[in-house]
Amino acid sequence: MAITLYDFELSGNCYKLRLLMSILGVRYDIIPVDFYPGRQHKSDWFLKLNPLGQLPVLVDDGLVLRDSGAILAYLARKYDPTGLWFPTEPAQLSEVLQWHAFADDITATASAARLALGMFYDFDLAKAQAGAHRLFRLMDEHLWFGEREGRDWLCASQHPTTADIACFPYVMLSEEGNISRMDYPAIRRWSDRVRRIPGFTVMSGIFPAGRAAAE
Ligand SMILES: N[C@@H](CCC(=O)N[C@@H](CS)C(=O)NCC(=O)O)C(=O)O
Repeated sequence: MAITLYDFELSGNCYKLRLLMSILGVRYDIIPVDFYPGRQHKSDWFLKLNPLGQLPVLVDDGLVLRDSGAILAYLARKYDPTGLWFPTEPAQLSEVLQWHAFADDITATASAARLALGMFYDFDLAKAQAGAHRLFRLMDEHLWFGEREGRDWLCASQHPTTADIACFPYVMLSEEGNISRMDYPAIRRWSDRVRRIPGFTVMSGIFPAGRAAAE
């Protein structure tokens, strides 16, 4: 087994993979890609790996994979012997994929706001922030009603899934895009639960659970 992650330390999409691999105890090597300011993800050598010019890319024994959601599914199916992180029962599978798509919408809004403020990307900041708030409101209500039914995670399962991993980073990094989570208490409680998953690992801007009380 030889896994290589093409990684940018400050990327939430790359962190999704680092987080799941940490939880599953999967060993991997990192090849750093200078996303900012170097824009190495648009260089010729990187475009040969991913013609979309996007991070992350993961290579497992020569198999080249792109898209964090697809890679989360791959890693979970291959390296989680319990099968719980990415269920295959049709209704459960579709629920997880629904939240993977939702995570992409979070990337397009909350992450865009962060890139606009922190890395000088030419995005419509107000539109990105408003879009993120709309998604966070939906997510908060979903989690709030779930808690009333004894559900801790985004999907109906009693166990967290890749849906939680996919949605977690850019929710947690939202303040860097000037998007407050003050009005989303169920999201804050859910993010504490994610931070308590055994094997959880941090990234710059995302702290361990002990700090959550000070949020
Ligand atoms: N759907 C993709 C989105 C990946 C993505 O947006 N990656 C960012 C870095 S975090 C990127 O490479 N952006 C550059 C671009 O889209 O040109 C995924 O989940 O992997």
